Amino acid sequence: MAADCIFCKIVAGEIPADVIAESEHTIAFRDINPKAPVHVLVVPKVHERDAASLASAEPAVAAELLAQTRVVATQEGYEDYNLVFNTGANAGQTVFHAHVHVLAGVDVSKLFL
Ligand code: DGP
Repeated sequence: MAADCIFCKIVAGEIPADVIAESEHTIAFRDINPKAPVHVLVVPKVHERDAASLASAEPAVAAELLAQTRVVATQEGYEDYNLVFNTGANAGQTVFHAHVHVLAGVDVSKLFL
């Protein structure tokens, strides 16, 4: 657990979150500022600064994180969904604990790609 990391505190149960799924090495909870009808963050329990760092340090956990995105989308009633990995402050990352945004109910790819 990293000091002053909000997602570590959510993982530890020290601050509340709307947790909707959990696996051995990940948890999933609703984003506090949703940008889509479904906007869930899947987060590893281990602290790494971003998803690429997680993939380097803990590849099995990164794979589990990715697999959990489909579990979350299915649970929320969606087959199709977008994933967003903001990586670095200049790319909009604000919480430096690895996470993936799972967005469903709107095709956000049309906004950017
Ligand atoms: P990013 O920009 O990729 O670092 O996204 C971080 C997301 O985390 C952002 O969409 C808002 C969300 N967030 C920040 N603090 C909290 C919190 O305390 N609880 C929850 N549920 N979400 C949070």
